[in-house]
Amino acid sequence: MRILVLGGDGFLGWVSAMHLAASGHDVAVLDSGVRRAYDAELGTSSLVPIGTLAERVAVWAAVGGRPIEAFTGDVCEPGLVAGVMERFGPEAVVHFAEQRSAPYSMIDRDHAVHTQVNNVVGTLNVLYAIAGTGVHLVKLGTMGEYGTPNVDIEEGWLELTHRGRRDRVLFPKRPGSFYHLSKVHDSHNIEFACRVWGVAATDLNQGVVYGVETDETRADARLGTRFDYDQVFGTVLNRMVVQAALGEALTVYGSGGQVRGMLDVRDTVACVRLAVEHPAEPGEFRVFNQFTEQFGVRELAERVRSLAPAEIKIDELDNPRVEADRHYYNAAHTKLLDLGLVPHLLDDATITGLLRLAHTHRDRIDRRVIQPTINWRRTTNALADDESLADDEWPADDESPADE
Ligand code: NAD
Ligand code: USQ
Repeated sequence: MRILVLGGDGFLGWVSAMHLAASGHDVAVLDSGVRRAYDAELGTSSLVPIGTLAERVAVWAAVGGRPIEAFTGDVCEPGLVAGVMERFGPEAVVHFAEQRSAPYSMIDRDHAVHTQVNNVVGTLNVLYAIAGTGVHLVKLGTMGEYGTPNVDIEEGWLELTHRGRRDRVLFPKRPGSFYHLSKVHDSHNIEFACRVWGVAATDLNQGVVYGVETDETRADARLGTRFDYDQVFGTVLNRMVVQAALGEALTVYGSGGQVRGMLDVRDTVACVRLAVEHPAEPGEFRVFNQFTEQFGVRELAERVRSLAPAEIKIDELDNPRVEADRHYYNAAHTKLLDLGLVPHLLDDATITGLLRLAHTHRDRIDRRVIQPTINWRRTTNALADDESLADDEWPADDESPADE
């Protein structure tokens, strides 16, 4: 198949593009590079060094991968996606190209507005570009759209009986940040496009992803994908292994009773491929809950602590987010398994591998970007903690923090 991957320079877009190409598909990627601009804004960078998109595409071809074509552009620009689709002629579009950090969206008004405009307008442009073309849209949503309701979570749709009448409705949503809300708005817009234009769409409500290694990244170190550990873009397990590699306390927010669906990055790329290779029907808005296991945050911290090379503490910080940290959680996730997903469950070897990765790159870790300073209760947040050390109190760039 011919597949256009939007957001192909990002953490998941890049590994998915390589995996689709390795599976025999013709792949093109499109990215604006805005994720790299967020790094410049926040003073952060990937733990694992990553090349430019052009370099990675060239290395991929050099190691014998099926060539990946790269386009640069912003999906929010009117006509851009339609133009790239006209040139490349995809049968499926996989849409990863969004601002994906919940803390980033909660910094202040400007960051909330940027997140929702970037995500909602971008997705509307994608919908206008594919309407009437028969192209299947595979869109990355999030498990966080549902929040943590006190009832079982279904895969997108709920069969409802109300006052003696039955209907099938979208599962109620109660998201926990302006970022997660942007995904809810996208889902509604996509379902509407399916209903009125007959678009075929799959919304992948993905849980928190961990890990960076796939079969394809192993081919050459220069094919690596980004690994974020900072307070804004780092996700929980990735952050904890970096903290453990530094010998620092693990940052559990609140009591750590929050439960989240999670998956290995190797399963992300497999799920995306399965969704593309088994398209939705015209007019169908299909939702898959894309995670393989659920974990409590404290439980994850205990596992990391038990495998860390040195004794480390677990800190229960005042939760900077507004979220339940003791709640019921039971979400259906059978549709991808039915399509053939064979999950990589979180075993000790995976955590140990991540700890080793963090140790290998410890000289690249910036301790200043780890502690959370973005508080959901405030409408304006400073990015640096006022109580953090002044610049001149930190080791110089050429001194390794881990060697102190
Ligand atoms: P990422 O930030 O690493 O990658 C997103 C890419 O999209 C970046 O390269 C960025 O430059 C690009 N992009 C953003 N806005 C764009 C625009 N307007 N035009 C063109 N390119 C644009 O994020 P990721 O972790 O790879 O996540 C990819 C998708 O998966 C996101 O939609 C995210 O919400 C979703 N998701 C991620 C996770 C996770 O744990 N990482 C979990 C669930 C869902
Ligand atoms: N958490 C901690 N300590 C930390 C970091 C996080 O306790 O140091 C807690 C958070 O409070 C939260 C949970 O861990 O309860 C998950 O947080 P996260 O930062 O790992 O994930 P989240 O903000 O939900 O966002 C990530 C991705 C996002 C994706 C989402 C999937 O950044 O793109 O949509 O995971 S889901 O969580 O299913 O919505």
